[in-house]
Amino acid sequence: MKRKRTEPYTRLTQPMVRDGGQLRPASWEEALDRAAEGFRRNVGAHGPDAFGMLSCARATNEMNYVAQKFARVVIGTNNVDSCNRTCHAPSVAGLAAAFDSGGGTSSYEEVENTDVIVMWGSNAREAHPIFFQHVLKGVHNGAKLFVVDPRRTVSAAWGDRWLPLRVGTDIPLASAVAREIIHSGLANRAFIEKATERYEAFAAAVEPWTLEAAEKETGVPVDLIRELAHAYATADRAQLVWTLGITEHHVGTENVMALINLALLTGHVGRYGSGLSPMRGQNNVQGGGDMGAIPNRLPGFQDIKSADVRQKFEQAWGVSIRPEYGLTLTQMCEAMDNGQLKTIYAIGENPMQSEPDTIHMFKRLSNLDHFVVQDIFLTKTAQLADVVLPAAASWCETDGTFVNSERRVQRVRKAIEPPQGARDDIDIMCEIARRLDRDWNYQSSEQVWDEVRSLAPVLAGISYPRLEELGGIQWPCYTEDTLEPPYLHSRLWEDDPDKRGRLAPFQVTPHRPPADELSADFPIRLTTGRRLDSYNTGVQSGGFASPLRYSECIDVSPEDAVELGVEEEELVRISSRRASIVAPIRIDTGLRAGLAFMSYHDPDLVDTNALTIEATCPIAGTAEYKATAICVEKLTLDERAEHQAAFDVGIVLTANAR
Ligand SMILES: Nc1nc2c(c(=O)[nH]1)N[C@H]1C(S)=C(S)[C@@H](COP(=O)(O)OP(=O)(O)OC[C@H]3O[C@@H](n4cnc5c(=O)[nH]c(N)nc54)[C@H](O)[C@@H]3O)O[C@H]1N2
Ligand SMILES: Nc1nc2c(c(=O)[nH]1)N[C@H]1C(S)=C(S)[C@@H](COP(=O)(O)OP(=O)(O)OC[C@H]3O[C@@H](n4cnc5c(=O)[nH]c(N)nc54)[C@H](O)[C@@H]3O)O[C@H]1N2
Ligand SMILES: [Mo]
Repeated sequence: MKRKRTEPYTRLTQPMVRDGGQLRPASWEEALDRAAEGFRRNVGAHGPDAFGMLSCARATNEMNYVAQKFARVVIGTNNVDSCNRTCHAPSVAGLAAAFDSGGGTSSYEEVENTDVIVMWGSNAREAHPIFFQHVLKGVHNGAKLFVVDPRRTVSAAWGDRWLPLRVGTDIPLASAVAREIIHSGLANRAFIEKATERYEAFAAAVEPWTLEAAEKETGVPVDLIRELAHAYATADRAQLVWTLGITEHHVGTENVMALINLALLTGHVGRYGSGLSPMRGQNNVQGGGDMGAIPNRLPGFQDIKSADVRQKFEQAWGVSIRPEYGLTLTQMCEAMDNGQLKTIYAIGENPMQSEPDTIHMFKRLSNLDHFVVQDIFLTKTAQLADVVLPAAASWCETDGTFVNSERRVQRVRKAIEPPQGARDDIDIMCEIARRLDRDWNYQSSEQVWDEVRSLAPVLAGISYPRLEELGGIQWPCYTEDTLEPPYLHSRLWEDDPDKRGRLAPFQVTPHRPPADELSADFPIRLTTGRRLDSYNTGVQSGGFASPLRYSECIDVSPEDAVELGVEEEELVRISSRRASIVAPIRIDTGLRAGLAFMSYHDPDLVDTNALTIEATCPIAGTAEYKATAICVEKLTLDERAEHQAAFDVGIVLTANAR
């Protein structure tokens, strides 16, 4: 019988502190004192910007609100961020540049009631299975589904059309779609004139991307590009859905902008059934950002640069708020490298395994003067900490709210008791705050939420009793007796120019191929992502036997397997310009020659992120996880024998169980 090899992580129930280089058990008093004392020492010696907070996109809004308040009030810095940086920060940046708001514009219901659905760089069947049910309902109701993905994923298998582009060629493809729409006279001239600006510059920039030029660069046949362009432009209603195939590139924000341009060109935004949906990753990564656990916004997506906004929060919180944006997670990494950032408080984040270039990340985290980790498991990140605080706020152990990808605020309720010894995330932060001279005490999650909505106009109308009554409410919701439409930006269609507000600008998005270039030494393009049976760094899903898969593996095309002379399950060496690792082969007919795929769900056994490159999008800070140059080599018999023990329980999965 094959079984999963990785041992499950056990829940943390005992605080720990580092002494003489080793973590040892400690009482809560000692651990909290040590945590607070280290922050006081570092901030005293180097100022508040020597501190960085990582907040948890899996935890509640209430927890995220308190975390960003801790950074801004207790410490006095805007250095607060989360895994949104590794994920959809380009979506937020791109949408905000176009519409002043970073939220997805549509609701799930509209995907069921639309004519064309384009899923661009998104494998929702595996990564967003609930949302994918809405997509399938849309298809059932007659919508045509296009999937744009280098791999023939299970999502692509459901599509009417699959556009198999080369990794990192989304801008040429989107540009050719735009050019074809313009040249066929299908652009929505009335909408462009009424609601947008910079059309001329955009139209000139896409002009070189003929269908033939795009086919050459992207590998997608001319006919398929033309068909997508005509279907999207002539549809009454159309939904553009994207996820990490678009954002996790060093041109992530430009990729997002290239898709937004298509909606502006055709008027597929601001109306029922037409919109732009970046499906967010973690259960509450939307909420984390909405709560201000990002370096440039205060709760309710309010810009820190606005003096009026700051004044409101300063009055409520009784401190002055710095007007400069804080450091993103990416910038915190740079600040650790150059010694400016000395101390980190990481709540429910596992950067040792989720950030690119693990070896570099290890050096950074090991060099911190004071590192506090608050998690529900003893992760690889926690093992590097000076203080480990066992949290008890996982989603079924606490009361609070989450926000999903359609901006819907929903209640979560405590269903089970947390393990003995662990403490609630918010209580832990209040304990540390009290040790740093802030008399913090929250009695309930509702008390926190009421504070949030008193400060964030877009959430003001969403009370706990109203959530109880309605079951979930989308923001914006300004008063307790109103609801807004399920989609955003209907103002763009207003005839009255005053009500229409700011025009939505087209953006020029030049093509820049992936940073990690293919070469004779590194001839294969590795893209990384998700599999249905596991979750992110595997901490929360790792220990559970999956009927689908037994360890991490590298998926290669049948052609490459022949070329390499390797068989299914055979161990191979995979090298990038940063590291070499060993993993078993899996042959995937959904891949073309020269393209490989891995997930990063099993880093104890196969550390995928040792391979990935730190090249990041300069606008949003997101790393290019989707494009690494690698080579794959057969192992010698001796090497195979040496590594086989680690993989002795095999890997293979059932057919189609990608
Ligand atoms: N089962 C499961 N579900 C999850 C997660 C999980 O770990 N496991 N994680 C959650 C999180 S945090 C997130 S952010 C979401 C992510 O959800 P998705 O973004 O859907 O997942 P990924 O597999 O990372 O990437 C999506 C697709 O991008 C494609 N791709 C790669 N390179 C390119 C490119 O250059 N262009 C285009 N167009 N496509 C490309 C890949 O082939 C892949 O199929 O999933 C969430 N849901
Ligand atoms: N190669 C590669 N790397 C990637 C990606 C990729 O596509 N390819 N995707 C990136 C993306 S999109 C993301 S979102 C990141 C994810 O990166 P991370 O957020 O670092 O990874 P997770 O595994 O989601 O880790 C979450 C941690 O939160 C803890 N936790 C869960 N609930 C709670 C709680 O209520 N309280 C507390 N205190 N802790 C809690 C868990 O125990 C776990 O240790 O990975 C990124 N890394
Ligand atoms: Mo994510």
